[in-house]
Amino acid sequence: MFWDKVKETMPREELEALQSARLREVALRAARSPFYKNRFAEAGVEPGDVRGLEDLRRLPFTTKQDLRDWFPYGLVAADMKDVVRLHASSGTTGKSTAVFYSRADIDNWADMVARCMAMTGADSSDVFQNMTGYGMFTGGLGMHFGAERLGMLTIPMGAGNTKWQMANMKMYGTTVIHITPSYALHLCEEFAAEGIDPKRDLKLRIALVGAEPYSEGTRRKLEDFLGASVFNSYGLSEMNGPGVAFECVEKNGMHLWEDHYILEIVDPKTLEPVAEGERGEIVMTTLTREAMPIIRYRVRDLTSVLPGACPCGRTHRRIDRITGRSDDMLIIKGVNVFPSQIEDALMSMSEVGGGWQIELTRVEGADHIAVNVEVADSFFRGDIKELNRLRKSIQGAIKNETLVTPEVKLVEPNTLPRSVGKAVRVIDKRQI
Ligand code: DLL
Repeated sequence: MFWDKVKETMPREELEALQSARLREVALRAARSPFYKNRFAEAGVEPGDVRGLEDLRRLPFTTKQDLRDWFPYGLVAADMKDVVRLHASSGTTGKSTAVFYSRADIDNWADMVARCMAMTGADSSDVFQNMTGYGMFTGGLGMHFGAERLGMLTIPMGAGNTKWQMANMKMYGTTVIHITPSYALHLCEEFAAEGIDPKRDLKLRIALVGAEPYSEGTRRKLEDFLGASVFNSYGLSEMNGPGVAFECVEKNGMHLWEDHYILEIVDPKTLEPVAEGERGEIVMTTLTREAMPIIRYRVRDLTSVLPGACPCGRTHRRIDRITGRSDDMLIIKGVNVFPSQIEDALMSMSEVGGGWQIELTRVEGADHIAVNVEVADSFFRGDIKELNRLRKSIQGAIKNETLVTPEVKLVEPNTLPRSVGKAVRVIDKRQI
């Protein structure tokens, strides 16, 4: 289903012409902020000289460090009387950064989120339960306004309080949820523990799942248990929040809204564009943001652009599942390992439960990796032989995936710390 068919199916040439026109405006607008005034001068860029997309690569990159260095108001390009909201990133990789919105920014954002939701088949007859944190995190209010824009009955639950979440789903006949993958896995365990079979007892049909990386295995696990269709949702605070890219019913990558953002994929080392379809780091430029335009932002998430047209008819390019960040890559005994590879290995095994955590230490000068893995409730009988077999097969699966042999520690179901927002999957004690 389309929310805005004209924009969503705009022919590529028109879309690129629109991007060019908007880039000209955004360069001028950005130059009103102290940060870009300074950055453009340093880079010898005259914003009035930007003619369109052909000049994009003459513009300097922006990094998270820039946002930190110019915190809080250095990138604000609007009159403060026109700025109506701020959000702050969850700061998973360090100190938090702030993002500012004008009225029009909030309006555009709600529109993009409504597009995303409509794309999954959700509509105004749905009951939507928002199970991510409200407040500074963009997942709460961002999805909330989009859901209301679409016309869904919106239940602003926030994250946590799992028993109450479950009760609400039953009482109000929730059909669509928004949730992080780690909390969704936890929710499934709680359902199982309470003897609730979502397929039998709930009306759930769509789960919008994002804000952190997860694998196809996790998607399958959630779909099987919840009996709902799971859609991947991608976004980041610096680019508004959720609603940047989303899966349509084809589930063949996430359409990124190119009338609002310019997407580049670059080699993280050379910062040159990668060849078509190759994996690299996402770089994004906001095209419509008034309060805080950001130019060529090095997002650090790694993905590729998927080739070919999507059968859904949308012309906005699709990005693949995020496989990691150029800065969450772990180097273990010299081998590059992404936590998502370990998740892939674990989620391919039905004996594995919802919780897992990587612990890195240094033993006698050498890296040591331990993976703590919860055994699935259905498998856990406490039989030592059975557990030893499982430990070995997990070890083998991780080695196959990463080339590193970890120590595997099995723990009882539901014993690792749970998060209702983003899970902490890696504890790196090597620097300490
Ligand atoms: O997580 C915005 C969001 C809220 C997206 C709700 C989707 C749903 P931040 O807290 O700024 O914003 O974190 C952004 O989270 O750069 C990625 O590394 C990661 N991330 C977000 N969505 C996905 C996803 C929100 N679907 C950072 N797959 C991003 C993988 C994701 N990683």
